[in-house]
Amino acid sequence: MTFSRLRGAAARPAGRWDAREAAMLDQIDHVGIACHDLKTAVAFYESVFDVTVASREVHEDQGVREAMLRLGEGPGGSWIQLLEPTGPDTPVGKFLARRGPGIHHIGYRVANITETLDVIGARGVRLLHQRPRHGSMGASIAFLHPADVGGVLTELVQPPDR
Ligand code: CMX
Ligand code: CO
Repeated sequence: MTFSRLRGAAARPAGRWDAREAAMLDQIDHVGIACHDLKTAVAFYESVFDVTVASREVHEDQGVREAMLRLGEGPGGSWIQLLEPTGPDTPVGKFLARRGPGIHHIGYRVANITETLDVIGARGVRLLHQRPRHGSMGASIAFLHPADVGGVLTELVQPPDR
């Protein structure tokens, strides 16, 4: 299955460029930021950027405690995902030990994560998750290997309302 068939891009009126229909990735859903201490990181973002926490969750399977800070309103909004590891032998724990605090991954919103994974996998990018998992705030998520994406750990996110 080609991607244009997935999104119906072939049905676009000739000559009209609609990036939302044409691209596989709808928009940046969130930026994941690794920190040693979630409480301190949240206090920093709240006091410096006037953002507020919309959701706090623990995902034992991903080894993280997280706080989601909302940017913008409505369906076009995005998130800062502050991530504290639940232990040293977790993706974020190992990242902190290696590189210290900072940007850990980018999450891109997609319309259909299962089909998007199939297409990206067929294009030779290693999928860290073959099938979607439960992510933040009810989303379905899956990760692509950073070594196959120019050093960027990449997360696909399908929001729960899609
Ligand atoms: N960004 C870019 N490169 C990364 C990386 C990251 N976040 N994390 C690790 N790497 C690189 C390392 O630099 C290293 O590269 P080199 O071999 O060139 O030195 C390589 O990956 C292996 O590093 P590692 O510390 O041995 O880490 P692992 O192989 O054990 O795991 C990864 C790396 C990406 C497979 C693992 O972190 C993973 O599966 N991540 C996906 C899940 C995840 O990150 N969950 C937390 C967030 C949850 C959420 O957003 O909801
Ligand atoms: Co994320």
